[in-house]
Amino acid sequence: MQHTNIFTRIQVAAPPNPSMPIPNAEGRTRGARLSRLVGWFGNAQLGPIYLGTLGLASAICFVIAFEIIGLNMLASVDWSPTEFVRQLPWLALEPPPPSGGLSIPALNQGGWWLMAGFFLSASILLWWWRTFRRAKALGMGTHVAWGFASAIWLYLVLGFIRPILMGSWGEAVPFGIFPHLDWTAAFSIRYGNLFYNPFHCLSIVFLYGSTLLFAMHGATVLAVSHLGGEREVSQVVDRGTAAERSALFWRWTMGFNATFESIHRWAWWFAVLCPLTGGIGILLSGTAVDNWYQWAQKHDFAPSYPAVYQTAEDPLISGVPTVRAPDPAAIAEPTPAAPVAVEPAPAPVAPVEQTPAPTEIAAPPVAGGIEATPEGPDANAPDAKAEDAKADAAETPEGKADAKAEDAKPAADAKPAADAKPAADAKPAADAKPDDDAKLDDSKSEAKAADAKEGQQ
Ligand code: 07D
Ligand code: 07D
Repeated sequence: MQHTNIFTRIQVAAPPNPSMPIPNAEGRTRGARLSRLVGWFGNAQLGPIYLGTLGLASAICFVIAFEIIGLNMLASVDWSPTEFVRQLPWLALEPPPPSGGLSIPALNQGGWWLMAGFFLSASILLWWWRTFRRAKALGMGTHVAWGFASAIWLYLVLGFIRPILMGSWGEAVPFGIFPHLDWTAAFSIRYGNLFYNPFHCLSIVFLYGSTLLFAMHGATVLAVSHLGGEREVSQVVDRGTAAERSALFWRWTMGFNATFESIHRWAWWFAVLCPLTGGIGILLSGTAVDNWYQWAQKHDFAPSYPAVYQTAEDPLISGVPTVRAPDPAAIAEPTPAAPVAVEPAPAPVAPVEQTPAPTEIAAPPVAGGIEATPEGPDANAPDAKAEDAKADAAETPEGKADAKAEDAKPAADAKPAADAKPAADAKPAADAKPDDDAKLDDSKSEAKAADAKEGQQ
């Protein structure tokens, strides 16, 4: 009976504890009972429950949002309950198409999404207010509320603040289990690989750091629980047993120990900084930085490959399709070689994935081991990618928004796989866009503008 911790099977049964009296707690239920199942994981007592006005309002808003999402998903499988259950992870309530900007869309054109988002946000914000007020009512600090606020910040950036800055609800996350993962993957690809976003890095640091700190702290307290380590009051009167022993352990093994107060401050900051930095990273994507990989190249922490293969000029611009021959000297010194006229390309515009090489180059193998491949210019050559990405950056605002529509919402076509490949290669993925060729049409001069734009970042 002495050591009632998670490793014992003993559950102490006593009359439910009503705990301290709380002022202004009209909404509090009186009843409480014990649950053996719940007791295996934590305190066995269930109740008394306090919902209050804010809690009730929040719950109602949550149910409305949940209903809107659920019924839309059900409608999408023709109201078939079995299909609903079977396909649930893949079902989605999608935001409006990007063409609508920030206008209020028709219900079946994203209007339901907007409404669900409104009620979910209301629910979350009301629940935040409740955590704040309940803490005050108990005479506590408001640390929990501010921790929660940090998560809400990321949530609002993803679904509200960033879409407004980008000028379209279509930028927001869909509701749905796998569809929101597709969105996440597509977002990374659209912005040139999120791994090169330093705020994504920071967010990961704090995510991993939180798990590490949580593990260290949990393990430490459990390790001294046979000395009463988890019973904080005993520490005050019984020095040198649990707390000080565990602190000494960390001084021996790590050379440093947090205090029993500061470890919780460390944990709080790590947890809070994870979504806080994450939200900054998402907010900067598309608003300040269009391609994190190129941004990283500019700041010298992603490699810039030498221009081995020169780019193909679009036959629609020049009339005569030309391909510049590969030039081994370009590896050392990337000077453009003279264009070589070749046979006309078969089709002027085609999606990148299916584009046959525009030309076959009859250039002979050259010394230095760099050969013209029969496939023509390598679509994976870094300079080709850079060109594509620039062309993309040079798009008009509307064109850009539409391009994003393609990328940011793979759930609609449920085809993220093709997009996902470039990310795996850790290369800028802007070339995965099907309409790139079309964009190249008028991008020659605009590419310079894009360069200038990059320079401002
Ligand atoms: C364990 C506390 C309990 C909470 C749980 C979640 C719902 C959603 C709604 C079916 C740790 C309850 C879930 C109420 C049901 C419908 C329409 C918290 C614990 C059990 N995600 N995400 C999940 C949300 C984003 C990403 C799972 C919400 C971003 C990845 C769950 C949001 C990005 C993976 C879920 C949100 C992103 C997940 C488990 C809001 C970038 C996974 C979550 C409101 C941050 C994992 C199938 C969990 C998974 C997963 C919910 C936002 C990425 C469905 C509510 C847009 C990569 N996310 N997520 O345990 O298994 O959290 O997905 O912002 O691999 Mg997500
Ligand atoms: C989602 C805050 C909102 C939640 C709230 C709660 C309810 C009620 C109801 C229980 C989680 C709502 C509550 C609705 C529930 C009941 C009944 C917090 C949320 C308010 N990433 N990534 C992150 C890693 C890649 C991408 C953060 C790792 C790829 C995008 C995190 C890897 C690509 C975004 C992180 C990896 C990609 C992120 C999230 C590895 C995909 C974001 C932090 C090892 C191909 C988000 C800056 C967090 C972000 C984010 C980790 C890889 C995309 C640290 C470890 C390269 C688009 N990623 N990621 O706290 O902030 O989330 O980015 O590969 O938006 Mg990532």
